Amino acid sequence: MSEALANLLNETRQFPPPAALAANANVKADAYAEAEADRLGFWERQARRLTWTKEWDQVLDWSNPPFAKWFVGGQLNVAYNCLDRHVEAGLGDRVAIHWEGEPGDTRTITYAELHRLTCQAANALTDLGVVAGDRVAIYLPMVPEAAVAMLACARIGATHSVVFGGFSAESLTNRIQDASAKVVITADGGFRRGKPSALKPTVDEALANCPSIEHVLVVRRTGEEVAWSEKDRWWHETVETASTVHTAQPFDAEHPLFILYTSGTTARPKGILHTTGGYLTQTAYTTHAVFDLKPETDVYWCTADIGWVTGHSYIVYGPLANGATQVMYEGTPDTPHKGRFWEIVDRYGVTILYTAPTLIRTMMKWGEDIPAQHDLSSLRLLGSVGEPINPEAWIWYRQHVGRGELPIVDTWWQTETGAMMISPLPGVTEAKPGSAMTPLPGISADVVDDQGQSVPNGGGGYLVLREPWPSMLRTIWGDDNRFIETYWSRFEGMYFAGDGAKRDDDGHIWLLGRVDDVMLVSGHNISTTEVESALVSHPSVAEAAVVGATDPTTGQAIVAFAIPRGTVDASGEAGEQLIADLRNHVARTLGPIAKPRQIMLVPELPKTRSGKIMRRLLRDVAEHRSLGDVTTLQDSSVMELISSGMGGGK
Ligand code: 6R9
Repeated sequence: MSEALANLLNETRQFPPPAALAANANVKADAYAEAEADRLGFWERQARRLTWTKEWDQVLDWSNPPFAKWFVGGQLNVAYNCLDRHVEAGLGDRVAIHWEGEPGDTRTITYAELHRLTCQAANALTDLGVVAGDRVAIYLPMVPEAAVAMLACARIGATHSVVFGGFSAESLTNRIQDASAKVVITADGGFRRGKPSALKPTVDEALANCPSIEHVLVVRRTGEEVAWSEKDRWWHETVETASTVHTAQPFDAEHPLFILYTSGTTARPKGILHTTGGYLTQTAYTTHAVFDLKPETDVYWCTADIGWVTGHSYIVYGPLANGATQVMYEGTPDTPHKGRFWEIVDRYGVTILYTAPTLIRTMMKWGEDIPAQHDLSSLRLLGSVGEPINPEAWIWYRQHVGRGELPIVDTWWQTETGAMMISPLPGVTEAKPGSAMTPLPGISADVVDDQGQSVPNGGGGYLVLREPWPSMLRTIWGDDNRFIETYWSRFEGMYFAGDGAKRDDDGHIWLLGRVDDVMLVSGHNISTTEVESALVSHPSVAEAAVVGATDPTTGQAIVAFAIPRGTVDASGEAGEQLIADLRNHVARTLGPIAKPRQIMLVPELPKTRSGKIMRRLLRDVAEHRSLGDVTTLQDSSVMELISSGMGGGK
């Protein structure tokens, strides 16, 4: 990318794994060589973590790229692998889910119980006429029924399409229509920010334009009044009265497991299709390897929502395939107080915590005295996913959550990749703050230039995947051409991830954000991530977002939005001074070319529901345009706050 910007590459801090963890790690350094020597053999061995009713004839059929088939001829049932086999192994009493609702109500669900519920839901869906190959939309809050609904679909071979509980009626309509879903599973509502937040009215609105929907299953969560139509059935009257006996049928390794829509930066959402055998193989393996999960003793907690791919792969399928005990939490991190997450860690003795940079930066903003008030001594491993983690946020996470000693796995992957692709191995890798480090065993990620040539160490360019991997997307639902065009056309024979990346002098990979977000300032490519990390490295800044705005002299100019840390006075003159300091700080750390033309101090940033900063909207603000589509925004009032401050910004 830019030679002028060497900041991230100057990050020299490096943290070896704790000796005890390394000695006892599930996966050791030899895994890399093993996979290198025989990639398909390696994945074949990982596939044997699962129980197959019929073994595959061929590991990979890549005769018609980019349409991959993994474990061809093999058959298995995903729900059997996540539930029945653990119960059959005598682990029925193990807790699968420690669930906590936002108001503080709790449920403890064992594997035996999760199995029972899933069997009931499978029977109920079958009674509603759902058969293998049908699509079922799931629009639920973070309640155990969300996992049950997904597993029940998997059990009967129905393809689920989970839609975030926060999405609008229109988004839901589009997704239901695109997949021609037959049933939608929803709830009266869920609890968010201390009050009930209704879901059913949104479904009712969406269904006006969804003739494919025959039935609506409604979980009662908030107990609020809901309108009722002849298509509606209560979950507790339908599922909870169904037979608890259900025999899982095996499905082909390439049977469609789920569709998950990703909106990207442009218009029409893409229905990313994942299938059965390869997906479960890689999610199960990476859970074991990257989290070093010891199912007998660990208590794992992934804070993602189930409507995000992270919830699919690392709440439902990966952990349950491994027989993990996990925490599932319904609500927001600051309800009723800002220590809620740490209280949960303490209460359940969480050992492995997987969260997002946005959450860590929010915690930085709130201040380190909040985690300090809680006993976090049960933790032994920390993970991050969703965005590049700024080095200072990484250090803060390790220091204030990880007692200054826990390993952090910064895991790069996408809805499209299905499972983790680039990440440290916690017992092996000497991690650098801000770097996802190296491709996992069996994964061939690379950084290439415009021509598709690998860049040397010290170079930057585009992140690509050179070889197919088991949990790769198989297509975009109903649109093979768009699949080819979006991912396989930029570089011959390679998957184009859409992310910029650098390779440092040791060959380690640094993710630089979406290439659509890269700024071109006076002919220099500057990544948003680098400028944001420079801002976050200033002691007064908790979080920052940077965009390129059209500029008559430089082509694009850097406009930054920064959230001051909680204790910082950012009003009036102090604010003006801070802005001047920050501009100089960026120029000093990255070079004068990266000095922002303008910095706004803001209380919040626009984010998607999965916590990613929506730079597109900030660009609209920076260029004084009216706002584009805000439907995927987590909290749309944020944009009013930011826009209204823009006039007076520096
Ligand atoms: C799992 C998930 C994918 C995009 C991806 C990249 C960004 C995710 C990251 C990361 C840097 C990491 N991303 N993890 N960037 N470091 N550890 O987030 O899937 O919602 O599809 O987003 O997220 O830009 O391309 P998805």
